Amino acid sequence: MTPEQRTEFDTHGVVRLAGALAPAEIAAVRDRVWERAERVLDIDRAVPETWRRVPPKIMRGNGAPAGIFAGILNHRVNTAIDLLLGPGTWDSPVDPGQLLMTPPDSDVWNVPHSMWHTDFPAPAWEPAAVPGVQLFVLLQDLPSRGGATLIVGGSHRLIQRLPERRSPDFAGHSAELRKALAQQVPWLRALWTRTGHPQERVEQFVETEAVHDGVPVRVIETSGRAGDLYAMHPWSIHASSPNCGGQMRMVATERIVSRAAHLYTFNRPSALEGV
Ligand SMILES: O=C(O)CCC(=O)C(=O)O
Repeated sequence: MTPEQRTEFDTHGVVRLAGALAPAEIAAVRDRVWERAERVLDIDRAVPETWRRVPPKIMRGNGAPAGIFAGILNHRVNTAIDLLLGPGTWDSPVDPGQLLMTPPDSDVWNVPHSMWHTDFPAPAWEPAAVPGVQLFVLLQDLPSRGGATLIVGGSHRLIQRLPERRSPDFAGHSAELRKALAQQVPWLRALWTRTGHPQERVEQFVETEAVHDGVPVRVIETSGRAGDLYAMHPWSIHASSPNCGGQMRMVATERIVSRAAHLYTFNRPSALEGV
């Protein structure tokens, strides 16, 4: 990861590392996923009419090939995580990777108004600027409007500076963060309101960068080429999007939390009480 890419991560809460996995590496993972999906779900890779959503859980358990996504944590990806979190501060997952595999499902692409969330809380007592990272590895080419996860660039910074996080007991779960942000950020309030023609919403939220309180905000599509990696700050607001492409959206995601992070009430260290 270059210094410019690190700055991009800090500024927007997400950075793309193009070609983090080589074409042959990613093709091997993709083939194993398809083989398993075809066997379990009676779908045919060559016949799009048979495609449907592939539940992530079928890649685990009985009959699933062991370590199907192990290859996504190659040297380059591990190095990127080290640069974001610090070497020796995180544990490599034993069985990495959760599948996001969804077929074309819409003719009209729109920026969703609902389902925006964070996967991790941002509690008052967590002082780290980067307590973890969520990875999205593109298992196959993912064109714009092809169902990529959408990320509100800059949202991690708006969350970090929420006044609510100064109340020592603020647990900062996704719904609480959304409520606080909606009260304070008109741009997010508009994003989360079901208004506007799809094209207007694309222009307003994807194609135009707004600035709130000095923080640039914009909806970022995690589209790209097979083998690209997106590294996302765990406090980035994100959502799924319609797949208007002709391909399955195939992505493996993994969430890494720094060993030093204390994101939940149950693991809140007493030393950080009142911070
Ligand atoms: O693109 C999607 O389906 C949403 C993914 C998501 O919300 C997540 O992995 O946390």
